[in-house]
Amino acid sequence: MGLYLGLDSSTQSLSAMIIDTGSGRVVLDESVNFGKSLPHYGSPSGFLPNENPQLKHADPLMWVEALDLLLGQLKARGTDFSVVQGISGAGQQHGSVYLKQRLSDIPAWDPTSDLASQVRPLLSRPSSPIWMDSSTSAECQEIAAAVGGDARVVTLSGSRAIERFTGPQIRAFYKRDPQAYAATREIHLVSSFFASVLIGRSAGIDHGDGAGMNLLELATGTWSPDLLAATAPSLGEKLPPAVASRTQVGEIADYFVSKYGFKRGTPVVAFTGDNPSSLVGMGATEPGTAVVSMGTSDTVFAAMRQPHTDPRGFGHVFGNPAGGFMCLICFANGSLAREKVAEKTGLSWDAFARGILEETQPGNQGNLLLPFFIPEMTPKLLAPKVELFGSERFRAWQEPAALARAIVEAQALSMQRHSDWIGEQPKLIRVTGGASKNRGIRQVLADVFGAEIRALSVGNSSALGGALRAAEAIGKVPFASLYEAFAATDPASNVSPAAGATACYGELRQKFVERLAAVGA
Ligand code: XUL
Repeated sequence: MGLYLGLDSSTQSLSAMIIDTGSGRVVLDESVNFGKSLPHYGSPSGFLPNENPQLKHADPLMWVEALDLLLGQLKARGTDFSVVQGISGAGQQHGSVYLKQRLSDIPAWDPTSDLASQVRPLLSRPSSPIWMDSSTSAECQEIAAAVGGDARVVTLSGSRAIERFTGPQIRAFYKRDPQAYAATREIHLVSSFFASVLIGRSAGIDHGDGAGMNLLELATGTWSPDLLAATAPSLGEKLPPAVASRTQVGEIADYFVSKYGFKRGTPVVAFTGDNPSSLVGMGATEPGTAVVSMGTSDTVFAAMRQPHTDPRGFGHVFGNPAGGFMCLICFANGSLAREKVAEKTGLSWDAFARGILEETQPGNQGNLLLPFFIPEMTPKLLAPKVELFGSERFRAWQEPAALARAIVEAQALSMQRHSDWIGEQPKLIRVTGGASKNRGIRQVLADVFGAEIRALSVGNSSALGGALRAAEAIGKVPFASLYEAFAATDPASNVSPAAGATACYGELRQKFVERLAAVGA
């Protein structure tokens, strides 16, 4: 029994959650928003603006400054970190950090200074490509060609070569700036970078997040010599080891002991990707429960016993932090697309839900929206594509309620279409992420999928997953009993498909698929 800390560095914020396995309660749940709290990084949505919509980078110093800021705020409010018995966490997937020195070779962090000033001189690349980047199509083709084609990349790594995945991103860096690449001694994922900062040494990359790189051999859990060679020279020397997700990677650095009051020797467990972490936080590490996560990206994921890949090439297989595998499909046009519609129609989130629930009907009287406000990975669209079909007023953006329904219906139809390779249609879906709190959005998911929708009492499933993984690996509390206490569903949030609603989608689904085909998706 004890207290465990989970951290989650997502696209737009850093969160900390502390759970008490004795009382079965979450005792702390706090976040800092990068855009709001660290405006000097010029990244209102967590990434650096760029006129090329395919290029999406973030400043890694923003992430470490957020860590100092959040821990400092919590300490100032009286949080006693000395009672924390283990730490783990998660990061947005695929993003990478490039360092001139291995973190194991640097002197200990100096507690009289801050982290950002100490990390700045270590960077061999000032910005980090993140998961929203879609600029590496040429590199994907080169990697696939070098190892013998798309099918071989899928067999080795669980996914086709994908633009946002770290291998193609590393190759693009090597091609565009070979000197800076040569000067790079260590490349981390956001997750392993955070764990490394916490322990002041190089932490391994776990199998959950490592599988999102097009570099890890799924079958062995080790870096694939063929994929390494196809990606960039000497890459194997620059990567930390690939480790099982429950590996204890080290102990908290003295910096955090003297500055924030952690107990010396507090163990840190390998960090993982935000989606694998959410699989744990949603209590879904056993096959049978599908999860829809609606955050900056929308994702659909589920545990799998045996790896099984997507014939259309959009889905991925990652390591399941609890053992085995998970499948995942990611949609870039998640909350940013919903926010664009709310902004253009002037609807508050309450009005957005009312528009869906009270003012419109399933099927939206045939009004349909292609919802790609930014480049999309599922289906692949390298340029934004927003098209409206339906009544004249709808097409002129003059029907706020129908537009609210249209964006959510299009997103749900796309999720359903692109997750059909996983197997049977889910009858029960667990939802998480900010947008899943909106009853209108939950109702559309229920109606489109014809599934019961359940949300958990605890929000922020990725930070929760970090705390649960620390409790399991360090405190030896089995996942099953952790799920009983922390992954319980909140009955007030249950939504069932409305009578006859699912049948309304036959025609709209057909129209949606045709519209996708018409834009080459
Ligand atoms: C998953 C993906 C996104 C990020 C968002 O493949 O790219 O869900 O993990 O943080």
